[in-house]
Amino acid sequence: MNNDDLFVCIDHVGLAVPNLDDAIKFHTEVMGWRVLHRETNEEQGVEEAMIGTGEQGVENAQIQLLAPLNENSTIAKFIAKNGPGMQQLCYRVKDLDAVSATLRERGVRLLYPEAKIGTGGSRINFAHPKDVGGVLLEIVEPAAAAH
Ligand code: V0V
Repeated sequence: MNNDDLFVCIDHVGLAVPNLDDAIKFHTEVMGWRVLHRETNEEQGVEEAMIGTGEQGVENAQIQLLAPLNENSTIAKFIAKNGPGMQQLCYRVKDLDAVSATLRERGVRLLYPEAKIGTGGSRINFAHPKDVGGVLLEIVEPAAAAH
């Protein structure tokens, strides 16, 4: 893949929060953002909300609030180790499989052999933080309707 075709934009930044309702209250009432989407992702062990100004996956970069569903959740582990805060950066892509192959060719380890299902039916994968300068990088191909 050409470098120009790799990433579309920053899709979202993910914040690990202990409690989703409390975090939504803060980010809407104090920060003034709107809740655009909310869902539970059992496989990822998270209860999450997308907040921002636009429509999910279409316009501006958004903020993803991520609360642990249980103590085995990666978010529970992250909070236990670091406290609440920025957990991930996510780049939007058009073709997750092609971008995954290119990153692998360039020596970046992806966490899953195949894409998983993310927010709003999107396809997602993650690059290991050790290969991205200490940042957990998610890549997301939005669901077809959101392109
Ligand atoms: C761990 N490390 C991180 C990190 N998590 N560095 C930066 N950002 C993070 N979020 C570092 C950590 O400090 C260690 O470095 C090393 O990586 C190993 O960490 P660990 O504490 O032993 O944790 P692990 O290895 O058990 O788990 C780390 C990974 C895990 C990244 C493998 O969190 C994971 O599988 N994440 C991907 C899935 C995920 O995050 N799901 C929740 C969001 P030292 O101490 O060795 O130097 S779900 C989502 O985003 C959805 C649904 C969506 O967007 O649609």
